[in-house]
Amino acid sequence: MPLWERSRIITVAGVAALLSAVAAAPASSASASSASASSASASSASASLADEVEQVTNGGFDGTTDPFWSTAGMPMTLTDGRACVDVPGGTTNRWDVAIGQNDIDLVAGESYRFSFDASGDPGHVVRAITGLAVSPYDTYFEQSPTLGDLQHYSYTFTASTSTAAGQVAFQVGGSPDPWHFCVDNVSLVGGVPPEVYVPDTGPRVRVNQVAYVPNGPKVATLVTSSTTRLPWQLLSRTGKTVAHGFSTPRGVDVSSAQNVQTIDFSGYRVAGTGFTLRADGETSRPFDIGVTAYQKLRSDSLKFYYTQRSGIEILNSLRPGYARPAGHVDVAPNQGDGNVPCQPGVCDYRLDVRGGWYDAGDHGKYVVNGGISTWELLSEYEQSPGVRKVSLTIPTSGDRVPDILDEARWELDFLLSMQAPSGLVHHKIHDAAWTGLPLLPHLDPQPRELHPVSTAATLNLAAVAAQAARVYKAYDPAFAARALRAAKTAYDAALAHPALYAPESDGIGGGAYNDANVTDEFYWAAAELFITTGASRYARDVIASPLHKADVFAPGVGFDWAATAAAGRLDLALLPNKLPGLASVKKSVVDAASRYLAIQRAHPYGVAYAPANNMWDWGSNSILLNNLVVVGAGYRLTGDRRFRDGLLTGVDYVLGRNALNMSYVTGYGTVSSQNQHSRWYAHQLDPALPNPPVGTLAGGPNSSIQDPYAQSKLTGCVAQFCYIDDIQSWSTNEETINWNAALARVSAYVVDLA
Ligand code: 9MR
Repeated sequence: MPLWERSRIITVAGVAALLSAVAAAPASSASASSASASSASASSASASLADEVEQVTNGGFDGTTDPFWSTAGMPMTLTDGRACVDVPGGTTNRWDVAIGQNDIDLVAGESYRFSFDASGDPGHVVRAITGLAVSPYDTYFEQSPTLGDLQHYSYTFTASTSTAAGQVAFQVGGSPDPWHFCVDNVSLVGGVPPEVYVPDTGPRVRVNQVAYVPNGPKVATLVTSSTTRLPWQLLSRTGKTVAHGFSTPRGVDVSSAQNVQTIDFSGYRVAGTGFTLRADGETSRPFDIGVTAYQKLRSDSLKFYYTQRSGIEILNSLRPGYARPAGHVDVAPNQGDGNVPCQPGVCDYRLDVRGGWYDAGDHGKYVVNGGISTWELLSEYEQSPGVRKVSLTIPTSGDRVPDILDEARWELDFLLSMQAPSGLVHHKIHDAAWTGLPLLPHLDPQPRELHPVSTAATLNLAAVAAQAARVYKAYDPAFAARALRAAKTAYDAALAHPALYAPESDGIGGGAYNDANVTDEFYWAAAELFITTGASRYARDVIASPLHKADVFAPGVGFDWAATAAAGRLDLALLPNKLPGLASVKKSVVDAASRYLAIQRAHPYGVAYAPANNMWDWGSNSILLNNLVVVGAGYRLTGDRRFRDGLLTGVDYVLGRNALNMSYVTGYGTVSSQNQHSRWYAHQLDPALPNPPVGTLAGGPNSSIQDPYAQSKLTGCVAQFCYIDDIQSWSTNEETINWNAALARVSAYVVDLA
C-alpha cells in the first residue's frame, strides 16, 4: 500500500516572490463552491496580484468522477452530484484509504486556496492534503476537520516546493467502524493573496499567567506605543486595587520588535489567587501569588515521562485518558525493538533495545538526547532533594526508590542496551522511514534499525552511566556496579575511537542528532567519571581538556544535547569532589551566572538568553530554562539573592510573560500550548486522541521555522513570534524528553528557592 504521507520535509524553501510565475494549469470545470456553512479559515477576498488559476480538473464531479482516483476496494459513486465512498472500518492510518487527483502543478512561493464541500458520518475525520503524488509523498499542506452534515471548507496556504507531480487527496482511513464520506466542489486555486497570519495575543499587559512567588520578584511587560511612564494598578480577585505605581519605559525589545515598558510590583507579597494587573487601558490575564502551582509543576513536568515510555502498557488507572498498549514490543504490526538489526552493512549482530522513552513526537530513541535528559533528571535528584519524595504515579510508586529514579531507570536500562559488544554505543534506533500523524506507537509498522555507533553517543553513555553509578548505589548496588563498568568501558572505547561522528545526512525516518565536535562530550564524561570514582586518570583528562579553562556558557545555548561541556562544569562545581583548582571551576560558574543575569536585566521580558543575530534556536524554551539552571547554580554557590531572584523571574517567560501572551506549558495559564507535534497526543488530528498531558513544554519560538506549516504562517517572523501552536509545526511546537527535563529541573529549583 502506498504511503501517502511523510511528515518531515527536508527542503526549507524560501517563500520567494513568485506570484506571477503561475504555471499553465489545465482548464477546470470545478464550479465555485455553493455550499453555505462555515468557512474553516478566513481567507482574504481582496484582489490577487496574479490571475487566480484553478488547478483541479472536474472538482464538481460533473457526470463522472474522472480524473479522481480512489484506493483499491473503495469505489467512488456519484450521489446527488457528489463523489461518495463507503469507507471500510478497521484500517490503521488515515492514508490507508483515500480518494484524490494527481498531476497537480504547484509553484514554490505561490499561495493557494484549497476548498471543498464534505460530509461524513458524525465524528469521523477526513485528512485533506495537498502533497506530492509520488515517493516520498511529502505533505505540503494538511487539515483534518471532523465531519458531519455537508459543509464548505476553505484554507489558504503558501507552497514551499515546486512540482508538476502534486496531488490533492482526502484520506479517510483509521476508523475502527465503516462510514460514508462524500465530497464535492474540490478546488485548488493558485494566485490567491497570501493569508496574513496574525496571532491573537490578547491584552497588552503580559504576566506570568500561573503564579509569582510571594517573597520573589514580580515583574510584568506592557506592550504600548507610549514612551513615557504610565500608571498601573494591581487588582485583587474582587477588583480592589491592592498596589499601584508607575511603569518603566524600556524602548524597543529586539526579540519581539515591540515597544515595551516593565511593571515591577515585587513590593506586594500577599499570597492569593485571581490577581490582575491594569495599565494603559488594558487588564492582564489572571495570576496567583503563591508556590503551590510550582509544586504541581515539579511533579507534572516529571509525570510527562511515563506516557513517553516505550515497551510498556500505559495504564488508564495511572493516567486517565492516556491508556495505550505497549509500543515496539514485537507485536504486529510493530516490528518491535526486541531483536533489532543494524542498517544494512553497519553491523552483523542484533540488539534487544526495548524500553526507554520515545524521544519526542516521533517513535525514535536517540542516545545523545536520552543521555542529556536522564542527566538532567538525575541532577535534579542530586541537587534538589525535595523531589525525592514526589510521587509521579507510575507503576513502581510506593517502592523504596524515589519515583524520579524509577522513571530515569526506565531510560537508563535502554541506554545501556545500546552499547555494542565493542563498548561503543549506537547513536540511535528508529524507523526505516518517517511515519505520518497520528500513529500510536503500537501501530507503527515500520522496520526498526540500529544506526552506527558514534563517539558522542559513547561518551554520553559514559557520562550518564557514571552519574547513575553514584546515584543508584544506595538503592541497587548491583545496578550501580553494572553502570560503572559500562561507563568505564564506553569511555575507553571512545578514547580508542575519538572521531566517529554521526552525520547530518542520517535523517531519514528519525532525527540526525549530528555532532562533529565531541571535545565537550569527552570533558563531560571525564568529569562524571571523576566525581563518581575520584580516580586520578579522569582528573588528568578533565584538567587536560582544552575546555577546562574555556568559557563554556554561551549567551545563547548554555547547554543542550549537542553542547555538553557545561553539564560537566556544573557538576564539578556543585557536587563534592577533590579536583585540583576547584575554586576556579566554581568561579567560572558564578561568572557565567552573572552574565546570564546581565542579559536578563537588559531584556524587557526577563529572558536570560541572547542568541547571536537574534536567531532563536530550535527548542528555545528549553535553552533559556537551561540558562536559568546556571543562574540557580550561581545561587547555590554564593547564596547571593540576585541569583535567586533571577531564577524566579526567569520562569515568567515560559508561563505567559512573552510577546505571544501564552504559556508554553500545557494546562498552565489561561492560554497554553495544546497541540504539540506528536503522533499519539494528536487530538488536533483525531478527536479520539488526547492532547499532550498537563505539564508538557512546547519547543517554542524558532527563528529558522524549518517546517512548511510554520513557513506558511510565519515567514518573516521576529524571534519571539516564530511559534505556532499547531501539531504540524514540528520545528516550533514539538514535545521532547530533553525540553521537559529543563522544565522539571527549573520548577524544582523554584520550589527549593521559594
Ligand atoms: O532538538 C533538536 C534540535 O536541536 C535540532 O536542531 C533538530 C534538527 O536536527 O532536531 C531536534 O531534535 C528532533 C530530533 O531530531 C527527532 N525527534 C524530535 C526532536 C525535536 O524536534
